[in-house]
Amino acid sequence: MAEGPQPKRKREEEGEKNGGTATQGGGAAAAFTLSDLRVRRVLRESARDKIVFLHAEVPGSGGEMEEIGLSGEGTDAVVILEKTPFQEEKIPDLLKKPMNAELQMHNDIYCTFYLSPPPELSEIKATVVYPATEKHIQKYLRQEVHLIRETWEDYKNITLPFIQSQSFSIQWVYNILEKKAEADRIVHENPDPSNGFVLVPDLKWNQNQLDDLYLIALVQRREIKSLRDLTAEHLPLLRNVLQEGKEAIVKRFGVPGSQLRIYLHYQPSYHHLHVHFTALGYDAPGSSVERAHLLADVIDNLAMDSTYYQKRALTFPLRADEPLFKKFQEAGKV
Ligand code: M7G
Repeated sequence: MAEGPQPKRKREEEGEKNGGTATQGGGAAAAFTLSDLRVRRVLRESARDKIVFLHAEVPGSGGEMEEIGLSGEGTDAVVILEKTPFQEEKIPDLLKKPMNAELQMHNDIYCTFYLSPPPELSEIKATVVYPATEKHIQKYLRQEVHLIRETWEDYKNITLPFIQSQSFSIQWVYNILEKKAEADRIVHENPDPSNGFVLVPDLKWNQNQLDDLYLIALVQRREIKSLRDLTAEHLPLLRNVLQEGKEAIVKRFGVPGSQLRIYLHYQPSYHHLHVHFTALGYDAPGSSVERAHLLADVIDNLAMDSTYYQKRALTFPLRADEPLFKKFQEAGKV
């Protein structure tokens, strides 16, 4: 029988015990505590999603970070605070155990209360990127967005040289593939160097409930940057990801393949091929038509034409302040 949502991950539990201290994966020895973080500004917030993105800093830690060679810069941090979804089994407690329940209004059959539940029922998930680069900060800053229609020529002349000149570190991916980080979170692994991959819960999912299930498959091969590099040669790999990924998720979480949205992003933020697995009922960020390409469709397209993604134009959104947007502007393509 399928197991339910997994318990909170070990490192989170350790973090709770030691007052929110985090150590970096991959062997580097940088540590910070949440209380070290100083908020500098709000980058973006969403009342609907109950999430806020903050630019923060850890005062006086810049030199130490450079010495141990982490992929970020200086003392900047990005902190994402998000109210976690309800866990069904805890809902009765919410009504029974509020520290106080304040009646705000009552009109006929309608009334509103504000509850202040005890800490175990009012969790907030905090994701910290530290040390963060300017690119991380820009990624979360609210910006005007434009759609780009990129031809294969545009990819070769504008996007590819830009990607090659950029250094958005994918060290975290290598840490997972080499079991230097998140090894205890691996849900499935196919170790084949050409056609294998590792499936882990995405950073965005706390694994406490299935409503926002989100896993990510990272391929073992390191040279595939994105959809644009895929040809029929990669079909065995992509079919493995689709088939084994679905099997592993139904076995571990009880969610069938027919209730999963399995897709690639174009453009991705990280140029190491990976596939997103999200619950169909979850409106995951980046799952809209301008960014998501269903893996099953990608497989069919490549099976029909090996060079499909080296021929067709692809559309994707870019924020107005992104350097790649400026490159398209300079080339008169926007
Ligand atoms: P993407 O399409 O390259 O970019 O997806 P996006 O972040 O703009 O969607 C990368 C995916 O990897 C995202 O869903 C991230 O939440 C996830 N991710 C990023 N990092 C740094 C980590 C990490 O350290 N661990 C895990 N498990 N997932 C991550």
